[in-house]
Amino acid sequence: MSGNSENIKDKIKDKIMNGERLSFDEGVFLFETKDLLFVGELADHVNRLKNNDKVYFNVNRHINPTNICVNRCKFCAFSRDTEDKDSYEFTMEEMIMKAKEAKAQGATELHIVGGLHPRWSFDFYINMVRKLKEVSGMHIQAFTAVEIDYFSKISEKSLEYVLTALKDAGLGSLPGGGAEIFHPEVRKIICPEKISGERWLEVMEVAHKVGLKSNATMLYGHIEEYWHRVDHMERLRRLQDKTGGFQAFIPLAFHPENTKIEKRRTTTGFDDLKTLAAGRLYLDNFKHIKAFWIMLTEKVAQISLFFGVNDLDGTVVEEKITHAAGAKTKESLTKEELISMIKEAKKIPVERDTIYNELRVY
Ligand code: V47
Ligand code: SF4
Repeated sequence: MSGNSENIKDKIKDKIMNGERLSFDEGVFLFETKDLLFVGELADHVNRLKNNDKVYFNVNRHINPTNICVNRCKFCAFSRDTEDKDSYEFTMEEMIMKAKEAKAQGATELHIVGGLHPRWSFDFYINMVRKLKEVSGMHIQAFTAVEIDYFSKISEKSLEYVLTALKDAGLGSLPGGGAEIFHPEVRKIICPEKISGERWLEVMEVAHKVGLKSNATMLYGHIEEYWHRVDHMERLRRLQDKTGGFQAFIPLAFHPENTKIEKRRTTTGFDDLKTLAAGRLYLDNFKHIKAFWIMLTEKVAQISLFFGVNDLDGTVVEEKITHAAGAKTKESLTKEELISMIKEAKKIPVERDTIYNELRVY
């Protein structure tokens, strides 16, 4: 390790211990250093200050209403064209059945994201939210910023109108998908049809303004360089300073199978842990760093609890997006499995609702 690198490490450590904000270059250093445990230890320190030994989890169910999508992002193995023989659309009855099933299994949240359907109207989506809320009473966390922008296009209404109408119908919050990597240099290669990073942030700003909380994701491990990840987090940090509306940051590990991205390798455990820890350190204004075990594996997700992570998502039940791209993980975990995963790491499992009210400490 060079003397220069030791100096940067000392500087970063001092800043973290004094609660000071890391610079862009320091953010890049967190990814470039081989010293995973240095980054992890600092992230663990910050996490303990914010969350002690508590690890949140939620009992949720994912529903992906359709895989038909007009965007066809290059990294997405889930989406289809209408005429593809394995395209699907759930009927309202099918979705209602899934919601009732989830309710009966003790779920508190429906997590709904899907393709940009060429024929479904905005009214259809409003109706979907209203019905699912009515029959289940659960928190509806639905539609990425990409879908919200699409609704605004097809309804020819403003973002504010669309978000307020969905909220009135029963929408509780927005998930963090569709963010990918904000920088246009990467976006134009991996998802040329998708809204820009700026637009994604604009949708979130309006959502926060109308009183909807949201999450933020970052898709990593494809063609991006480390500085693109830091640029991504920098933009999130700035918006969070302005609105305070983000609840959790969720790095999503790219899965390459059946996608049009050349890279054939999945991310390494080393990169997964470092990315989660860097998120904890760089995003000093986020309270929750979430591990989505479906993409990370149960083992990496458990270890990540010592690398800045304080939140495990979730019971999930049915997962199509990552499994279409070759994920070998299960599609669901029981609440008991999540609890023992956390307890075996000598942490305190706390069941939460979507907006982080504590429902039960185990
Ligand atoms: O937006 C698509 C990503 C996202 C692949 O907010 C892929 O709590 C890896 O956003 N490999 C959807 N990722 C999932 C998502 C999410 C998941 C869990 C929790 C939350 C939350 C949000 O999945 C998409 C896209 O970024 N994705 N294809 C792939 N091949
Ligand atoms: Fe469509 Fe989302 Fe897949 Fe892109 S990532 S093709 S927007 S479903």
